[in-house]
Amino acid sequence: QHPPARSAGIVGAPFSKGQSRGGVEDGPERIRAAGLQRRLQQLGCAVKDYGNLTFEDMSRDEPMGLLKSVRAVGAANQKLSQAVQAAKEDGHTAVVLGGDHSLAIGSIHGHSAAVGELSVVWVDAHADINTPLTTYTGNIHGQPVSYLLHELRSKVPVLLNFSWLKPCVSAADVVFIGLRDVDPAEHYILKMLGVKTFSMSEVDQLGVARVMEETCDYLSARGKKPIHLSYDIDAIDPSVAPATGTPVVGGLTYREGVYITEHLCQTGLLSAVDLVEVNPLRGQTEEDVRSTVSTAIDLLLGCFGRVREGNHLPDYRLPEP
Ligand code: Z70
Ligand code: MN
Ligand code: MN
Ligand code: MN
Repeated sequence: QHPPARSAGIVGAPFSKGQSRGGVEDGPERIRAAGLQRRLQQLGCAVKDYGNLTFEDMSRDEPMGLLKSVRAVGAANQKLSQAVQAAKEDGHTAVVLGGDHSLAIGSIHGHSAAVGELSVVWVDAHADINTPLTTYTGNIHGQPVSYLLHELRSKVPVLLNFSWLKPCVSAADVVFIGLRDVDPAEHYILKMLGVKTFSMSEVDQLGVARVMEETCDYLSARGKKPIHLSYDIDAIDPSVAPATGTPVVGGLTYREGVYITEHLCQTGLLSAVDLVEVNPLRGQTEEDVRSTVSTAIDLLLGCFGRVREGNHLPDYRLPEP
């Protein structure tokens, strides 16, 4: 029996301008409406909900080259960074509800500002490591990792509203799990930096249990740093989590997806979690949305000590006849 994490500090980040599809800004409310707070409390986890951040409209936010909405993404992430830093300084495990994955820039930056060096586990169909010069979509949600890595500092140009951001993660402290849609430049970067990756091919080969064992062994060999889990719902197979902007066939099963969170929780080092790219306007039916949101909740519960063998509160007593 594992003691549940003490408390979750929930930050809603209804932001969608890191990509071009509407709807992902409704992720935080849908996840809350499905009972996240109550389900966490049933695990014995204290919950502080900081509510949703608000992001002002940028009246003039013309593309910089291919890059879309640079000013809005920069300003939103600065705000999120401060909110995550505050949640960590209040003693919580930070939970960022997205919103699109460009939010990981501010989330990881704020987490690192509060606790120092991090290990990052990035669970995603995509590597999200394009630079502003390698992207061919111009969507910043395909680029957050490049903005955060020390090693890519000289490859990322100066961007409006990003002067607050300093790279804060080392490539050797990052592990990717679930990759199956990686651009050529991203593949080059991953090989050049020697980043540890478990594509879906390695998940097939090794099984998820060995993938997680190797992930934790690899990260802990560099010291037991607080873990930042950045979970893109599109890592999960679209048959289970279809309501997302870029579904890619051949993803993690529900059970593999949940196992990742259970294993990371049991390290005792999980310090912040992003759950991003839930888009209630995608998917064909209301059942598609329900199943996606329900999976997102189960991933978050796994992060806070839910185990499938069952849970009970420490003070549980059997009723006497
Ligand atoms: C592509 C890009 C991406 C999510 C798509 C796709 C990135 N590599 N990420 N959907 N969640 O635009 O850079
Ligand atoms: Mn992503
Ligand atoms: Mn993705
Ligand atoms: Mn382990």
